[in-house]
Amino acid sequence: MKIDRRQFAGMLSAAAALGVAKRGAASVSSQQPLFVATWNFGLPACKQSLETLNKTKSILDAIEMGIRVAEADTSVDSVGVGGAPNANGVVQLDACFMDGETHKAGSVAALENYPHPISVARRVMEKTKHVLLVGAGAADFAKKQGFEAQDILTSEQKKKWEKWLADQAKAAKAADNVAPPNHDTIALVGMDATGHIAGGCSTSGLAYKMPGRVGDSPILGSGLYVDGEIGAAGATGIGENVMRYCGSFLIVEFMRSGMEPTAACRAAIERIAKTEKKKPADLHINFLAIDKKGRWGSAGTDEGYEIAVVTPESARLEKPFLVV
Ligand code: SD4
Repeated sequence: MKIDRRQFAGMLSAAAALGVAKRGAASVSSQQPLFVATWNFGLPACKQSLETLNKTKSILDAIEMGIRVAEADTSVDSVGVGGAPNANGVVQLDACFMDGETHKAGSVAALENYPHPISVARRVMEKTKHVLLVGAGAADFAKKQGFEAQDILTSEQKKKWEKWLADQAKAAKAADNVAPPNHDTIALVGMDATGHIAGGCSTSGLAYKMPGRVGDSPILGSGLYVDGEIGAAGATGIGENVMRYCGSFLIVEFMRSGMEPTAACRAAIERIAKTEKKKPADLHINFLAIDKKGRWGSAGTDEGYEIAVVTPESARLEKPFLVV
């Protein structure tokens, strides 16, 4: 059997996943903190999470402060400030936050003018009886909570959007389709040394999306899910292909049935691809997961997908299992 580069990369990460599975033998009390996030910009985010955990001893602070790093970084063109706008040139941000211990959660969707939707999502969890606030109501809540509004469309993103508009017009004349640009969400999950698990997710969503369109990221069970008894999972990619399957919930349930994190992420993608009758590579869906035993794993359909893994001993990027 001939093995191509993609399959080989997948085999390597599966082997790595087996290696890290040994961590699962540790008891909860002897576990080390662990933070895992999507994409390479997840690395500074996870490092911040560990630093915050060391300082405040709060896994919730750690998740929030880690994600805020990606939201504040204008070079990350799909999260927070510097995020891509919708088709009307307006940046609408989505985020969610979940605490595995209390099973409480908060989300915001289509939030305009607030650079840190993850913090607003955490406030929804902590200060309201609700889970999800959207649009003008979410912005109103953010204002009342004392968050400062600001223009979050950078001039660079504005230029790109104007070019996209012009390309659209040209393509319409040529009866052609313009492929949407890349899009990357931060999903960051973590566990402290006591086994307390939490997670968050933040995104500007698909670039040039239909105004009002909301993807998987702020939808609990789709872009993120945390169950304090089992583990946590998060997603990045085309939200529509995740949210119709409750992707993150599915992964946590696969782990509940005994799968280790990489196998659970892989099984979710295979389930979705089978039902969709599509090649995984055409789905553009990527996942990560951690379990209560301190194991982590990931699988995705995009070759460029990577995850950041930070423990007190190491901080590095890993290649997920590539599902082809
Ligand atoms: C969405 N899942 O809005 C988000 C976009 C994205 O990596 O992840 N990208 O569909």
